[in-house]
Amino acid sequence: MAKSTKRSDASASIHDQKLVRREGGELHQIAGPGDETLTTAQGGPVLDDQNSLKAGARGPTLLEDFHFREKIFHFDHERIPERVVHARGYAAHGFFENYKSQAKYTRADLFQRAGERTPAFVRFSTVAGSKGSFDLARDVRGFAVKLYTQEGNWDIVGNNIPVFFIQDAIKFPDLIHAVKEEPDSAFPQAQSAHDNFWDFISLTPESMHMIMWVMSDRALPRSFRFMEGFGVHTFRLVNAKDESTFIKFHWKPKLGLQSVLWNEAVKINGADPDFHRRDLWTAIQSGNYPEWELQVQLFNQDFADKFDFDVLDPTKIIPEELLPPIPIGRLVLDRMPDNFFAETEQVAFMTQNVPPGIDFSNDPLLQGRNFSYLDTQLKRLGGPNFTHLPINAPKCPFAHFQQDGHMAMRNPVGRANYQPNSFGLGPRESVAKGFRSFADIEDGAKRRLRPESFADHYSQARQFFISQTEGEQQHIAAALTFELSKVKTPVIRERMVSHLLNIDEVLAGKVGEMLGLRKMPKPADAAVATRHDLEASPALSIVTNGPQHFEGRKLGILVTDGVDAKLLNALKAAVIKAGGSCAIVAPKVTGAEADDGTLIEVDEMIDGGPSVLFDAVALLPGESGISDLLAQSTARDFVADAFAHCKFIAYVEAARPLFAKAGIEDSLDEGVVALTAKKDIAGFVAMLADLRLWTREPKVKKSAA
Ligand code: HDD
Repeated sequence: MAKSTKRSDASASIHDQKLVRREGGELHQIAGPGDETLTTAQGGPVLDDQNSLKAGARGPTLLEDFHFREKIFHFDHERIPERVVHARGYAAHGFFENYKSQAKYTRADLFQRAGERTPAFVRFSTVAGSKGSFDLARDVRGFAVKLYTQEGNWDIVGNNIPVFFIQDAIKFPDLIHAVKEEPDSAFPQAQSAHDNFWDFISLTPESMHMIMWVMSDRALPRSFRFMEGFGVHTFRLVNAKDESTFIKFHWKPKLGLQSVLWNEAVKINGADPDFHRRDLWTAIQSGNYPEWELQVQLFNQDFADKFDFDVLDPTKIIPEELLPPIPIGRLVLDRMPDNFFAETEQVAFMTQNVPPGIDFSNDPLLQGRNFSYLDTQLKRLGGPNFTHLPINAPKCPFAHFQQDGHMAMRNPVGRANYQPNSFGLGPRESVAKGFRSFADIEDGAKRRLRPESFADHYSQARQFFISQTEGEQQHIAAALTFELSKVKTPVIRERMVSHLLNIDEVLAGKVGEMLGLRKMPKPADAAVATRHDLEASPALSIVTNGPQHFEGRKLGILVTDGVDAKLLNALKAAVIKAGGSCAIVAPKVTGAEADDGTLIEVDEMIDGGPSVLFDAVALLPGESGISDLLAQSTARDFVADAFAHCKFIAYVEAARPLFAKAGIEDSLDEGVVALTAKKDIAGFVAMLADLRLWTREPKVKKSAA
């Protein structure tokens, strides 16, 4: 039988649809049209955005439907190429505030006056993964700061690690090809644990210092808010008298450093792949604005000449104990972008963006970057006019004769689009204000050479390793073992261990043993003669430099029906007073009924709120709800993981059976605190300042490293 061409309810006219909607067979009134009329991109008012134009209700769609064609055309072109590195990122607006005049060192306008605020946009990122990858990959984090100064944009395009893998930019494509997914299989995603990466690294001894950092907990930050940022290279400050001072930039988080354990990272990626994004979003949206202090290491040529290493070598740090960083300002992030694509995706950071008074050094990595960043924006953003996008445009007056090109939104006005001209039109250069490069004297034969002064690849790698606590060293050994266990080619594994022998024999021995190497290789012979023993630098350990407070951290509170409302409220109040926050986890997302009859609102159902998402946990089930909880394997994991990850755990008596279920009843230690009365809360909350009970780690059988 031919189908009816009569108008059916499903093809009701747009006027009907605005008024009624069928849901479960019932008619509903829906919101009427707002004041704003939907239009095409050309501004034409739209009649019907639900149905394409057809010849008859069941007939073919007509090519004439310009609204349909425009809408689909635009959708088809919504994506731009993702960044070739640092594709996954998240950003926020804020400001930089200068503490006091630094005119002695630099003529840069933003550093002239105390209290001066400069608008900022900061993008954090992972390096290797695609745009849709998970947040807690073992990876370097990008820390790119754009400062909209009164003398043009200044981009400090740094990382959360102060050194880099390679010494010369010409090796960057090789490094990135090696770390990204292998080109034939297209995996692994967002992971360095594969043959190609370790092949390249084991053939590149200059990367050994960086490898120590990347295999440490630095590569698993708990939050963007709890990590440092570094400009990495040596830059220059240049003052009004054209005198130069070398400088290294450090961003120090006010909330202190904190990382997660590898076992946690793996689980967090499953439970919340947007863990870092959500954290930044939630903090800023709730008015807890993250802050970093800008600290700088300043030094002159004399210091550079005497320093053990070459200050132009980006695989080296200047230990903070040798040259203490000086605080010069603070960076506050206080506003999320209105639209992710417009700002976070389209922002173009470029190392060559420096204002007068800031200058480059001859670091060959920096010199190469100064080409790459401009070039990449052309590809990514589709034309030379990306500076016309609001997020990239300077916020100071600007005037030039660049014109036309794709999507030009601003062209020079008037007759003269060149200078000099006879009409007195348009901007001219300024000797007083213009950017003046530091007049360094350069000479030397034109050659492709690596300086001798860049040759020591192991001393600082060792210094980093010996500066870690025992636990942190253990994490490095475990990370190296895990990564190398994913390498299928034995010779690559062995070559890596031969480098480790030049860094620390105990470390090499441990990794060799855990990998099950039958025979230890000989130490790698690359430039090893230059290695010397440096003193430990305590500033390099995260644990030694813990925050000693719970501010910005989160307590996960597991409740059931029958939870003691008074105790719960008192605990929440104490955590909030300590600057932390709480999330309520329960068997049902609809809430839990407390002992006083109140309904406790729940943030996470236990299946979606594992303890890895929190910095510490409290187990407050009621007598009536505990059996419900004991029936769930997620409740067992909640407790077992919190314990294995060395977290502080508070509990009420009713929760005790959970310890047996988690297999830890005989291992309870001083980090597991009974809340028998409200007075116990203060002790527990004070304890949280330590973040973890590290002494538990060696005792936990199933190591969480
Ligand atoms: Fe790079 C992006 C940091 C070496 C070429 N880089 C990029 C971003 C950060 C860094 C944070 C993301 C910016 C954003 O959020 O948009 N890169 C570094 C650091 C390096 C470094 C700290 C060493 C000290 N980079 C480096 C080299 C080259 C590049 C040696 C090339 C010769 N980097 C790029 C790039 C990217 C980039 C291809 C990709 C997307 C972009 O620039 O805008 O140009």
